[in-house]
Amino acid sequence: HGLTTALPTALERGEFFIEYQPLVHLGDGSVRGAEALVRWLHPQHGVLGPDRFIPLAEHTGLIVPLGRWVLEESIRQARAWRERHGDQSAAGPLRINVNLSPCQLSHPGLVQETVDILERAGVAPDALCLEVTESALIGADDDLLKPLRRLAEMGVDIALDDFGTGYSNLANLRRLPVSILKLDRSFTQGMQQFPADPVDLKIVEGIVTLAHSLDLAVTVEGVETGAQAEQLRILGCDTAQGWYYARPGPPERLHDLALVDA
Ligand code: G
Ligand code: G
Ligand code: MN
Ligand code: NA
Repeated sequence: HGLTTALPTALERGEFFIEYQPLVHLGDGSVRGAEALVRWLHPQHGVLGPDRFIPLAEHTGLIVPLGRWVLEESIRQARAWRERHGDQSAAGPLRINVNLSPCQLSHPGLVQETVDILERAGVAPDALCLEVTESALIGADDDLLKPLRRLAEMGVDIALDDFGTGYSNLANLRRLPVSILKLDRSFTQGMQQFPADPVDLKIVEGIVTLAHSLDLAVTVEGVETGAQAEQLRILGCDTAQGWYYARPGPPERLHDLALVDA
């Protein structure tokens, strides 16, 4: 595969870049953070989304150095962001969310490399949230959870991404060192019409109740309309992300968004 063989040189040549999508508090509309989403500016094919190359990078192992680069670059951005606005938004610390592949999770250097990156940048661990998919943690044994636990103890937030699409036992949540559930976009889609799909309403209501009783915050993805945002707010979801607020964009845009903090 042509893209696969081009991946290592792409990293060396700096062809990857990151877009940031804001995370907004549903209660007051303030920006609380942003998710880092990697893209590849391919010399022939133009901008490629992560779905085109992350699976290839996972397959070849390049995801480890690529993921390290994403982490380093996002933390550098978090530092710039905090320098500009202070460590705190009106309501809490500004955070950068970074996606972690299962391969990175089982890579033995993860904890130390993360610590080093944060220290080199002079950024506190509470500026970072690592997103791990629910499916990556299904049936995870203690060896896989140990690095996440250590990061969580340091103050790094761990979010369970694409929540509700896997088949994890809900009781299993207690075992995981996560503090945030990111509800999969499919639930948000059920809120498109008004009134929303009654089954989706019940499911989201149940997830939010369970999450809050376990001290987990709920983030919703894929919010495209004000009606969806309002339904999800009423259901008790905490934070939202989606085109309604902003598409993923360059870091400069993030600076401007943070300025409109409530
Ligand atoms: O941005 P969308 O932009 O198309 O992202 C699609 C998927 O790619 C998301 O599910 C996201 O989790 C994943 N993704 C984006 N950036 C990264 C990254 O830096 N590392 C990993 N492992 N996945 C990423
Ligand atoms: O990590 P993950 O799957 O959750 O990454 C988020 C993905 O969702 C990215 O591909 C991003 O571009 C996409 N996305 C973000 N906001 C919206 C939205 O409002 N609607 C849709 N359909 N996709 C979105
Ligand atoms: Mn994600
Ligand atoms: Na997701």
